[in-house]
Amino acid sequence: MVKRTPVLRAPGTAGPAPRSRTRRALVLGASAVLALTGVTGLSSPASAASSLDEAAAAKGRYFGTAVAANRLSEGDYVSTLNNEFNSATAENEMKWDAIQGSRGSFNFAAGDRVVNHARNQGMQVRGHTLVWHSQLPGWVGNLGAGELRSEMRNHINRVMGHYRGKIAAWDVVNEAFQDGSSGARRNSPFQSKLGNGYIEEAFRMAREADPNTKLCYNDYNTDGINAKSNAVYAMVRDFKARGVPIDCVGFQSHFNSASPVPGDYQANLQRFADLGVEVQITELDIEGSGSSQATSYANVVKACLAVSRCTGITVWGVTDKYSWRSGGTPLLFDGNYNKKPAYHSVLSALGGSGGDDGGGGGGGACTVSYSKAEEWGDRFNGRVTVRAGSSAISGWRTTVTVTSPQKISATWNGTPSWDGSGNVMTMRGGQLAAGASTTFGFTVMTNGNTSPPSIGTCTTS
Ligand code: G2I
Repeated sequence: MVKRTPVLRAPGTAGPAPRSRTRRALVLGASAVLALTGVTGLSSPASAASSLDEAAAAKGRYFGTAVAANRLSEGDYVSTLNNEFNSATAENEMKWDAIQGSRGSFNFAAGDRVVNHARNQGMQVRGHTLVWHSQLPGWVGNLGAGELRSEMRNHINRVMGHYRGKIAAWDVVNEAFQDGSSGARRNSPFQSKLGNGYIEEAFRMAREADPNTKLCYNDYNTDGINAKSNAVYAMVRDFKARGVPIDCVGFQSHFNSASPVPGDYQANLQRFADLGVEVQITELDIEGSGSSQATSYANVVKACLAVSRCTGITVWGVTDKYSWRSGGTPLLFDGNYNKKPAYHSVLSALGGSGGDDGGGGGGGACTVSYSKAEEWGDRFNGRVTVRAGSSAISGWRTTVTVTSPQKISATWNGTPSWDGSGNVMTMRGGQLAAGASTTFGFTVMTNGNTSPPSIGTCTTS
């Protein structure tokens, strides 16, 4: 009885991944559980969006995050990712040094882990990045112009070919302009050996390599109207005038007190959009805390929503504890995966509601989040994290509903009981301190049906 929602996509974005989002199934599944058991107090599937991705989708946008492949084994990381985001960008795994550290030897393993996880959850994927001066292996810098051009083409062909059909938008060229008032190109092997034409060449190569994905130019400190963004603007305008293939411009949006959200952020997004490209906020993070951080985040969201061609927002990481700005607490979830005030301001700016108060694991009495764990042969393991809100609880219970002919064959870390059909398991557990969590697990024999289970809401006892 697990219903599926249709794929919700930003206007015009590609993305062939089937929508099989676990949490969407869970939200809708709650009504199925209600019908089967007569239990009251489960969340209503028709209520306003209570997660970032659903709220963004209701506005025709995606809400994404950078994902690190080596964190995908951490339950809280995965459940937060799965519950809140519907777009993923590999934080490092698709960069040149990660994929082709040695000339001619391509390694897609880590990138594939991010892409496969995202697609299994029905998320779209942004590709980051093909041509960039940084995280570029030394051998590339040692090539002469002719070889560099053919290696740039080869890299674009191989990487885009490998991920063809799976990437909604690629950052084809990243950070090609200098900071400061010159508006000049940044020095790099590409710039110094191939000259000003290398960006255009890269975009033309990318279009040939995969005609069905969006091609973006991505940069930072281009968020407001300034010399650097003026230079990018002139390039995009020129590309559009001459038919050089470009579909989107990414505004990284790394902010802090020295580089706050510019007052002309929306105007800048709009002037690029008016050139006929999509604009995307691609690496958002804002150092700080509390209400000032929350206000800045809300301003970013409002600016995007005010620009019809602003198709989505990606924050640069799930949790403060793994941010590249380690001291800056710049993200929406703290190091314990609690929702910060910034989370709530973003959700609210997106028109969503609900969730919890962001303190101590949530103000609600308890919450549950599901993630799929190991999968082998004819079965898979599910994992549910139960978290107390801002008060201690003396016990909890929730339900797990599987779809016939699925059967739960094993459970751990909780006390299960069953309804008459054998499809609805109630799981109970003991006390939890405020904000504390526990995880229970179970094995589902698929019997040919791999749909995810539905998890009811959490009830205290
Ligand atoms: O620097 C922030 C971002 C600016 N725009 C482009 C993005 O691609 C860039 O992302 C960051 C990653 O968040 C970091 O995780 O890019 C950095 C490298 O330029 C990444 O840092 C690197 C470390 O410097 C390496 O020591 C480490 O091996 O991450 C690597 C993988 O963990």
